[in-house]
Amino acid sequence: MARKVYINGSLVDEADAKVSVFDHGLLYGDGVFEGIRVYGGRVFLLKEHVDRLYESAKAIRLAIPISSEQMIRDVEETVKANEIEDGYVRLVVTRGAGTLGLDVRKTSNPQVIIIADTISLYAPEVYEQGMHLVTAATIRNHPSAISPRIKSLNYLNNILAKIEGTDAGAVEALMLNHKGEVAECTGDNIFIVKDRVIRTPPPDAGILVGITRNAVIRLAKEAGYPVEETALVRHDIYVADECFLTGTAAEVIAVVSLDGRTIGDGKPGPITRDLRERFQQLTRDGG
Ligand code: PXG
Repeated sequence: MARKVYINGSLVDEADAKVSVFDHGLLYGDGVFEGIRVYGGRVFLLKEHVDRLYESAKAIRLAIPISSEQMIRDVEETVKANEIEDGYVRLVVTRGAGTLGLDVRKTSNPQVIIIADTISLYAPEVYEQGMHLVTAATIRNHPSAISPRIKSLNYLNNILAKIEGTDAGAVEALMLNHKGEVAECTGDNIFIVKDRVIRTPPPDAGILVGITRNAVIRLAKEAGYPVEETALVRHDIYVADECFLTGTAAEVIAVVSLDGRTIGDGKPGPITRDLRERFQQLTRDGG
């Protein structure tokens, strides 16, 4: 079945879903996006993702031409039209076509795009054995330059960090902030467990405040684990009992080494496994 892509209110064949080469999304990375999972035909934590999309857009002074309620309905319709049971939704809003200059007053028609597709996941072995991480030399965006809380179409620093990871044979890479503290990975948030206390960097460490991160913090608190949002340095990860990542694609995944230092006993830890199970239950319950 040919994919149907939503663009500006219409569902069209994939081949007809086109944007202008003058779109500022292409020319300048001027736009925002979201990546969302579909489990059992239901779009997981859709309101949270749509809220973050509108917040990202507000921060870059981009007025999304439809209401968030309409956006939610349109995402659900696109998922249905493509008969996606378990998959992935990419939501993109660009500034629209303009001139070959930065002035946004010369742009018009922000493009609203919804793609519903299948998803490629990490191999099952990575979940069973845990992943090995390296620290990238490329740091996360300086919060005074562009807030890392904005999920913008500018992902170059994360892409460069991901290339560093790939070069080193790692599927994810750790990114530090401008102070040298642990921020997050290129597409995942990071947590450690030390003496049964769960720790993760706070929003002001320069992270994208992940929807999965927030769901896992809630699940951990409900399960009675103490959770602290606190600044971390790499040493905290080296000497942690457990480490794991959270993200829309990865869900909850164990990290078993960083920069060649084995974390804990080098296997996915019990609290990580417990939280992964609780998260998977949440995906089955529909959020
Ligand atoms: N940090 C960054 C920098 C991200 O881009 C996360 C954390 C996790 O956030 P959520 O809300 O997903 O729990 C992300 C999310 C993909 C893909 O297709 C995922 C993300 C970005 C780009 C692509 O898997 N990231």
